[in-house]
Order: sequence, then C-alpha cells, then structure tokens
Amino acid sequence: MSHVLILGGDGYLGWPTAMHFSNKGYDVTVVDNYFRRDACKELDTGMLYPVPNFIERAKIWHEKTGKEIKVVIGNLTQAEVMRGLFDGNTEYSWCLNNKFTGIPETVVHYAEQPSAPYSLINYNYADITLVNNLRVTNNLMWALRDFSRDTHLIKIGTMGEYGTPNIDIEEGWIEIEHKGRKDKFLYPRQASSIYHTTKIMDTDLLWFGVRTWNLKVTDLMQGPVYGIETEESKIDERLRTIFNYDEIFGTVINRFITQAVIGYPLTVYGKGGQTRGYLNIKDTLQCVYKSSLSPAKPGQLNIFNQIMETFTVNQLAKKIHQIGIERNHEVKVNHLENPRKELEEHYYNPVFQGLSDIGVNPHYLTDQVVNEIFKIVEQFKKNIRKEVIFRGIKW
Ligand code: USQ
Repeated sequence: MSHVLILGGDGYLGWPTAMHFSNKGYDVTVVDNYFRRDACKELDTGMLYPVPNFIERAKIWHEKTGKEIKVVIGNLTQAEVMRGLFDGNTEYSWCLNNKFTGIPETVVHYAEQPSAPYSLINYNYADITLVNNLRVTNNLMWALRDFSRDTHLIKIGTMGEYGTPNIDIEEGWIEIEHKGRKDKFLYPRQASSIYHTTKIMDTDLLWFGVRTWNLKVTDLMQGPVYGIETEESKIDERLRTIFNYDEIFGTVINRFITQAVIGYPLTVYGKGGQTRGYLNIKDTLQCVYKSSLSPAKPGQLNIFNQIMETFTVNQLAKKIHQIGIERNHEVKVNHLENPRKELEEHYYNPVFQGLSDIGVNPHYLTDQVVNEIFKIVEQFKKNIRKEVIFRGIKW
C-alpha cells in the first residue's frame, strides 16, 4: 500500500483529497496549521456552515469507514516540521498508532495561501502570502532533496500563472525559435496578483530542484474550482469541505450561487468578459489521483492545465441567474466597477489535453450540477451574511 502525504490537508481541496486517497486504500497523512480557518476568523469572512476541527474530521472518518487519516497540526514554514514528516520525527496530533508510516511515495502540496484578494488587502497580507507560500515550497523541496528524491511531488499551481496572453496557452512549455536556433522553455508567465505571482515563483523553485537534484514533480495548473460534495463527503454531512462565499476565499461560481439564494445581485466585475477555465471539485480529486498513478520521472517536471471547460463571467452569471429563477429565487445581475486589474475582454485559448490523456473524465457545469449546489446552499440560507459578500479589495 502506498503512503500519501497531503500538505494543507484541512482546506477546501485538501480535506476532500485526503478522504479520496484514504477511501482508495492508501495510507494518508495530512498536515495543516489552520491557516485558512484562522484567516477566516480574523477577516470575518463567510463560511456557509461550520465544519468540525481537523482532528474531529479524522475521527468521524475513522468512525464511518474504519480507515485512518493521520493528522499533524503543524506549521510547514518551519523547516523542522516539514523535515519531521520525512525523517520520522513528526508528532501526530491524532492517529490510531503512533508509528511513523514511512517516507511517502506521493506528496500533494496545497499548503498555500490561495486567495488573490487576500494577497492584495495591503502590504502585510502580501508579505504573509509571499513568505508562507515560498517558504513552504522551499522547505518541501529541501526535504525531498535531503530525504527522498524518489517521492513524487504533486504541486497545485494555477492557470493564473499564465495570465491572459494574446496567443494560445500551451501546457506548461513552449518551443521558441530565435535567430535560427530552437529551445524549449517554461511557457511565459505573467500573473495578475501577488498570490498568483507566488505560484510562478513556486514553479521556478521546483524547476530548479528538478534540474539540479532530479526531483520528480507534477505541477497542476488549476483554474477556479466550484462545488461542495464529493463521493466521500456524502458518507456524512460533517465530512463536507469548508465552503466560502465571501470575496476573499469564495470562488466565483460558489459565490454567485450563494448570492442567488439570498437575492443579492450577482457581482459581475466590470464588463464580465473575463474568461477562465473551470473545474468541479470532484475533478480536482480525480486529477490529483490520476497524476499520482502517472508520476513524473526523476529530473522531469510534468505540467498539466487542470481545467475542464472555459466560461466568461457573463456566461456564468447568465446560467446561475436562469437556474436561480427556476428555483424561485429573486436573482439579478449587477455589473460592479472591477476592483481588480485584469482584462475584461480578451483572447483565451488554453490547451488542456494532458490530464484526459492520463485518464481523467471531466464533470461539466451542467444544469443538474448547478442545481445540486443550489440545493445544499439553500439548506444553509439562514447562515449567509450579506455584509461579507463584497467589500471591494482593490488591486
Ligand atoms: N469575479 C467576478 N465577480 C466575483 C468574483 C470573481 O466577476 O464576485 C471574476 C474575477 O474578476 C475573475 C474571475 O471571476 O475574472 C475568477 O475569479 P475567482 O475569484 O473565482 O478566481 P481567482 O481570484 O482567479 O482565484 C481562484 C482561486 C485561486 C486559483 C485561481 C485559478 O482562489 O486559488 O489559483 O482561481 S485561476 O483563476 O485560473 O488563476
């Protein structure tokens, strides 16, 4: 049986990923320092429903499935916490037996501050984002170098690293011909937030580690994720992931559905022609899992564009407006002055073939899928707080 280590295991994607691997019979260890929950408290953001703490989640999972997810509550910006996960000097915060599971075959790295608006609240939050994201990635890279070059690292990157260039976006790499000679390089990166910039720097760091120490890395360039339920969370409501609908941690589809449920006019920023590639949370799990089955080779950096379909913000608003009305909500669409600095009308044509080549079958944003998210959000209507939906964090 394989051992999977999930860094950032308490977050929106981390916890569902942990259950997914555990359900498939892997030994799973999760690490988190409650960064997300603490930031939500500090910034008074909107979580749709309360979720049990990290240890309680693991206990519920064990109670319902008989399977163990080992929990480490620790701050991975501290090198010794990271290194303990590889040399056996880790302290588990919860597990059934205290025996070190051993060096992981796969590490999934989600342990980052994931919000663009958070990174632009002010210089202090920019600093927290830079220090957290780069230090965790650097600590991880050195732990792999020193203890386990054979471990496959799956790193969650972002499509936002590429920005919105006026040419097709390739899958990670581009061949350039210059003065009669050719070479292959990382596709040009130009992010539009400090958060996205840290992801570019992560890629650069790991590309260095791959070239220098033969590390094995897969970088998943993910678009905005939507959804709540996964196969494993259906086992018990208390296993559901953290769901934010506020401006800081909520992603646009989740936000629009929540807004529709309480009759808050959908907050389309600017002209609404911003196009992005989107995916269902179930596909995040699928992509990470399939990537673990097709690991990068030593000295190889695999890059996949992790999106399933593209939409403009206007298309999303239209769809959610229509379904909201069908469900008897009072839905309006509002075009707000865009708080972000981004192109509102642009060319967007990314390649996203690699993940389907390794066996990923996409879920799409069908009416049925939107209706299912609506149903859950409606159950918690009374928890939704209007005042956290839009504050206007400006770039
Ligand atoms: N948008 C609106 N109204 C809103 C919220 C967002 O019009 O109320 C627009 C944004 O301006 C943007 C698009 O919708 O053009 C997507 O915004 P988002 O907040 O859903 O996503 P973003 O800030 O780009 O970040 C999210 C995740 C991040 C991930 C990224 C993938 O929070 O962790 O890296 O999606 S990507 O966008 O491809 O870079």
